[in-house]
Amino acid sequence: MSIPAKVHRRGAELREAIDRHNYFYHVLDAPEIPDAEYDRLLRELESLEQEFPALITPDSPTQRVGAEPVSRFGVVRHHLPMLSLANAFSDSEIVDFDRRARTRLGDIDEIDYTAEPKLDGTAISLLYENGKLVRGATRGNGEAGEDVTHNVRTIASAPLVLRGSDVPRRLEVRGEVYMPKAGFEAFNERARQRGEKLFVNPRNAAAGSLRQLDPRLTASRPLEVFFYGIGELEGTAHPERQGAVLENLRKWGLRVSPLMRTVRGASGCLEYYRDTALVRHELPYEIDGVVYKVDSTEYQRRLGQVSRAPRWAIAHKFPAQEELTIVRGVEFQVGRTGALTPVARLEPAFVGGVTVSNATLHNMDELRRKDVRIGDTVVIRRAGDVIPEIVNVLPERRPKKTRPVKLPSRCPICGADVVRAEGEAVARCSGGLSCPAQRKESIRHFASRRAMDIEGLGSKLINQLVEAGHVRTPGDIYKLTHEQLTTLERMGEKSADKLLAAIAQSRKTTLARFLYALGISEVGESTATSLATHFRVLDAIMEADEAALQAVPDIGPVVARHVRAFFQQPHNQEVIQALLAAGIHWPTPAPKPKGTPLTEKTFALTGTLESMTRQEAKARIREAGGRVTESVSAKTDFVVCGEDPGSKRDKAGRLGVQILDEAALAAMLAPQNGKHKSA
Ligand code: D41
Repeated sequence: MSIPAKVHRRGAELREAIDRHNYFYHVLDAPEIPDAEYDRLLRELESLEQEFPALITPDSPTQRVGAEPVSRFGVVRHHLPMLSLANAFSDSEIVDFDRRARTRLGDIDEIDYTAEPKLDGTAISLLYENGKLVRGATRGNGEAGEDVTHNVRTIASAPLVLRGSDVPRRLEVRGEVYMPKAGFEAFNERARQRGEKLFVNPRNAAAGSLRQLDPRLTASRPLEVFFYGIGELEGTAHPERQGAVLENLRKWGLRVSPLMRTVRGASGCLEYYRDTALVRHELPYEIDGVVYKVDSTEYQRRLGQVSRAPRWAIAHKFPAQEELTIVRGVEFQVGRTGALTPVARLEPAFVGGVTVSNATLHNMDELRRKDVRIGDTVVIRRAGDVIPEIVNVLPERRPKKTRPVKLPSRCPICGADVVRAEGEAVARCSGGLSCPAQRKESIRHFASRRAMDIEGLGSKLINQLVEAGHVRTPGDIYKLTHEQLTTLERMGEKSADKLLAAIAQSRKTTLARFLYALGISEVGESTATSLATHFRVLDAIMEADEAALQAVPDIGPVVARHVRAFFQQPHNQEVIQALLAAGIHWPTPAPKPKGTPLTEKTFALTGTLESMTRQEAKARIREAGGRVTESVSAKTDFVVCGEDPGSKRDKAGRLGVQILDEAALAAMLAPQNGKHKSA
């Protein structure tokens, strides 16, 4: 059969594109396109080749699996190949997978599976001889990988020596090396400040870090590892269940996911999938799905493998979090402090399980760095509840004659001059509260749940109230009348009554909430709480100079300057007087408890707690006189570890900071220990 010229061209195009993306991904650790797009290209080529077999060339990317190891490192041949995992994207594919396995095993009723998160990192093989780590290798193409022993040795959670007296003579373990989300953010932030290359996601950061030529560089990257299986094993019997394999690994001191469970049948798998999807974004690391493995190793042996994937395991993937789309326009939004945020209007794309049509570009520096232009094809990412963002532009798909996006010289809302302070990334509208956008945003913040908590006073209503001229400053909220409200669109008698009741109720508040509600730059909830506990009365805060403010724990010169500047502004003083005159009040905070076990102690929290949320834990520690920080340093007194702790625990270990479990924290917080003596 002759191949139509069009098909021939497309085939060549696809081969070239796939080869190039393979190179970006495997050699440079900097993919340009999302995995979903790569998979589409590969599938398109596969189906073309299926229809026109003459199109297949020996060097077609469909004819090999994975990338060849790059020769910078020694090559390691895997004695047992490192298999790949088949993927499933829907419940029905899992039901089919389970049914096929049961049929193959002779129509058995039910199969037990181990289920575990699928870490989004890079696969690794570690070889232990007589309990000593002798070699680490990447997966490579499954048959041979790269020798990265020198780098693996720098990963704290990869033990150099196995624990226990019954360690096998020879053990080859397999696992996934990953970079926790927080470590990835911090790493990229530092790279950005130094003008160095950023990694597009934690997976490439992990793969790239593992393949550094200088192990000191790898050591400086926050890498961690979870182990999920064994390859070679000598000197110990191979357990009969996958679950037991993992227990052995744990016993030998190898880190196994605490989220691993044994489940029954396809329904057990699907339940695990849904449970994991719910907690996914609270985990300190990225996962892109879950993996099910037939628990019985006897069954595994009988099921065998097809091409390079076992028939006894499957990855059930979450919806892709990255997709390609086109930028239709860039607009500027004005926030509470006047900051102009560039927002890209996008061709709607389905990503992370929802349709996305806007993505933030954060600020002008970010816009410049990514050089996003109208008409560009871009990779967008939506992870959990975070605002969708543009990851990168595909330069080869840029249309001709595009121009960089310019910062407007006037505020798009009020027309006031836009100013950008020297060295600052943020450009601001100079209109202050005469700018309707700033008014709306500052009122929205004032009424929000964690501030004055006025239920029912949301963005839409605030827009109407500001536009109707009923509300200019927060104090005006307390002067709203039933009549003013009922003349608004979609506002009935009942809703108006309800809103007025909510407004009335918000008069009784706390000093910390009130301070936070004022929307002082750099004063978040935690700083507001520190200010309230330290000064106890509003007047003292309003009068405090920068030195007095800096005496508050966690307040540095920058925050002190912002607080001082805020209270010195006559306009802000008027707003506060109006609010107090409207009847806003709060109990004077109790003096800071002295002499509890927590007094003057600094805590950091990591992992998921069982009996309380992290917010609650923080609040209770503060109430009891302790301090809470977001990061661990040598000044930290305690790190509280919940389920699945992040890198903070490892850091605590390195710094010798005392680690508390949830029970120990609860004991410290228990009333009989907290002698609440007044000062
Ligand atoms: O967390 C993972 N990324 C993960 C990867 C996992 N939990 N289990 C895995 N199990 C396997 C088999 C069943 C083939 C031993 C895997 C992988 N493989 C895997 N990782 C990279 C390629 C294959």
